This record gives sequence, C-alpha cells and structure tokens, in this order.
Amino acid sequence: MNGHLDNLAVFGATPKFSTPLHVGRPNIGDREYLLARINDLLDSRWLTNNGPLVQEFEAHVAALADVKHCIAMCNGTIALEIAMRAVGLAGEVIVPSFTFIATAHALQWQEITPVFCDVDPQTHHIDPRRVEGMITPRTSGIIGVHLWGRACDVEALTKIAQKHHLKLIFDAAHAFGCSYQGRMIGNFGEAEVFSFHATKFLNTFEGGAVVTNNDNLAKKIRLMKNFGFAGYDDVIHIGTNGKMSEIAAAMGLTGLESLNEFIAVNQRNYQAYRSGLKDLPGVSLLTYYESEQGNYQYIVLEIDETVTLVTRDQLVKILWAENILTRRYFYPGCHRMEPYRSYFPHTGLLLPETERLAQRVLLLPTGTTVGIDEIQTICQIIRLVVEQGPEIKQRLL
Ligand code: T4K
Repeated sequence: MNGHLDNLAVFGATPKFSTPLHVGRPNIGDREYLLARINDLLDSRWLTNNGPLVQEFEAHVAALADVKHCIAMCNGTIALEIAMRAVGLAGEVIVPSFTFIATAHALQWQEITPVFCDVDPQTHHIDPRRVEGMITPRTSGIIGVHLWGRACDVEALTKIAQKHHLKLIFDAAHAFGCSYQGRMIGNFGEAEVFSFHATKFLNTFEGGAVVTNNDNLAKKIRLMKNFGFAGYDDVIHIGTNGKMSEIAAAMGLTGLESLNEFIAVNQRNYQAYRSGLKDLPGVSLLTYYESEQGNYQYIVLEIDETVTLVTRDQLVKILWAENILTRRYFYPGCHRMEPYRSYFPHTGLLLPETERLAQRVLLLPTGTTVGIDEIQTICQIIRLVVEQGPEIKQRLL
C-alpha cells in the first residue's frame, strides 16, 4: 500500500476492502457434516429437551475441559444466571467492570448487586490485590472473568474466597479450550461458564454451558435449567428454561471436529498480526502465554495515544472507513452502562485502570474468514496511521 494519507478512505480514497471484515465472524465446521446431522435430527423428530446430540455435545465438552460435569444451555448468560443462583450468590458479588455486560447483568437480574473491582492493567483481569478491600458483610462471592481466553489469577482469587468463605465462579465465556497452569479451564471455583455464542471460538449459534466437578451442584443445575423437573410431572426444584436445542448441539459437535483447525488458523493470524505490528511505537498487541493452551480467538490492541498522537477512536474511525469493522470491547465498562451508572454514578473514580483500558483497547478481525493478505493490509494501514500521526491528527480535526 502506498504510504500516502490520501490513500486512506477516511480522506476520500476507495476503501481497501469492498466487503466488511468483522470481528467475531463465526467459525463453522464442515458444512456437509452439519447438514447431515440436521437431516438426521429432523428425521428423528427429537428437537430439544436433553436429546441425543446435546448429550453427546456435553460429553465432548466435559472431556475436552477435563471436568466431571457439563450442563449445556441455551446461552452463556442463562448459564451464568443459573450457576450464580445454584451456588447461592446473594447480596453483593465482586466482579470486574471490564467485561461484557452479561457478567454484571446476570447478577443484577437476580437482584444481586455487582460490586465493580478494578483490573490489572497488564492482564486486563480483576486485580486480586483490590478484591479484599471490597468485601463487606453482604458479600457472598467473587466472579473472575477469563477475558480474551487468558486465565485470570485463579490462585489468588481462590485463596481470598477460601479465607472469607465466599463462593467463587468463573465467567469462562472466552476460554473454552484454554488452560491455567497446565490444567484445563473448567476445573476452577465452584463452577465455570462457557459461551458458545456465534462469535465464540466454538459456537452452537447461541449456547453456553456450566461445567463443574461438584456432583451435587451439577445435579441441582441440571434441574434448574429444566424447570426443576426430576421426571414426568415431578417438579422438585425452582427452575427456568435454559435448555440447549438439538440443532445447536449439531452445530457444536460439528465445530468440535474442526477445533484444531480453528486454533491453527487463529494462531497463524495472531503471528501475522504480531509480525505486522512489531516495533510499532504506542501500539501493543496482547500476547498469549506460550506455556498454556489457548484458543487465540481475540486480537487485542492497546493504543497509547500519548505516543501515537492519533486516539484509539480516531484509529477506529479510519479502520471502519476501510471496511475493517474493529470493536471497542469492553467500552465504556459495565459501570458506565445502565442501570449501574445511575445506581452508582461515581464508581469510575474507583476504577482508574478500567477507565484507562476502556479508552485504549480495540479488537481486530480474526478467525477462519480472515486471511494473511488481509491482515498484512490491516497492519500496513495501522502502521501508516501511527507513522503519520501528527498530520492525521491535524486533518481529522
Ligand atoms: N461473558 C462474557 C465475558 C462474554 O463476552 C459474553 C458474550 C457473555 C458472558 C455472555 O455469553 P452469551 O449469552 O452471549 O452466550 C457479542 C456477542 O453477542 C456476545 O456473545 C459476546 N460475549 C460479546 C463479546 O460479543 P455484541 O453485542 O458485540 O454483538 P454484535 O451483534 O455486535 O456482533 C459482534 C460481531 O460479530 C460483529 O462484528 C458482527 C459479528 N457477527 C455476529 C453474529 C451474531 C457475525 O459475523 N455473525 C453473527 O452471526 O455481543
């Protein structure tokens, strides 16, 4: 790409990509296998309610996460809500604000107050050093979020939870197929929750799961996701409808067969971004730990505008004009969304790192729909923008 600013679509040139490049484009496994499974399930006329495909999917997820129980659900948010209720969360729960809004809403939906804790600027995860100071007599638990598929500080959070007799759950929506200290995510806390939403590493269109090693908890969660039914006409617990459908499980099973390919492509893309953005001042790419298993699903950039001069939001505008639809996850932070910003308008004062990150982070497209050539072009555009920062700043005024 010619390194002249007039080549940028934001200044009138034709966009580099004629069709948009999205963050979160679904990974889809072998279409033939998927369609065969769908045909079979239509023939069988068993569409939902703990059908054979859901059972098979649960067994595979449990095996992959190396955990005793997997209870598949219709989405990750319901899975979070049910897990929270099943372990007995109430009153206040300490949770990061730098996460998808579902983590906080799953609590508030049940009239449990999310108490937002700041994050570690290096890892983007809830900062255990700040958790203890937020515990009150009303605190019943802590939610750690394995953001971007990298595990949060499980060890430190476990110690705090044990010391204060708190329940610990992990939102592992991003972290299916990832490990912590060599052990698969899914094994920590009382329970962990995966999301299998379309945008996730493995998807079931919409879907999620609670995984746990606790037999009694698993039994309770299984009841709770099916109205509390223990058998025909026999309701023994309060419950809701959190069931995964057979067509969702068909998609999940098909994706599982291509999991290694998804990882390989994500890893290839991640390496391409690393080399394309290498030594670019003010732009840092979140790195994955080589000692751990990862799904490499997120390409996360931090823009330090004191160096680039162009702000993160200006860069987003420039990339969108090129049809590169970057996302500002998780701007502006849960605490700045409703109802939390009305309930606690000054929470931001306690969350300086969250506020800072929410202004700096952007996600770039990756996954099986994105190729190396496209990544190289994206990196060239970012490089041009950063190198010409002062002039761009002037022209964008
Ligand atoms: N905890 C965490 C930490 C989470 O990140 C999430 C979900 C949850 C809990 C809750 O799990 P679920 O209840 O969702 O299972 C998207 C997803 O809807 C959401 O699942 C995900 N996190 C979040 C990070 O991203 P939005 O509001 O950004 O979605 P939307 O419609 O803007 O789409 C995102 C991008 O994906 C766009 O670039 C378009 C692309 N896309 C999306 C869909 C649905 C496609 O290319 N194809 C598609 O089918 O929330």
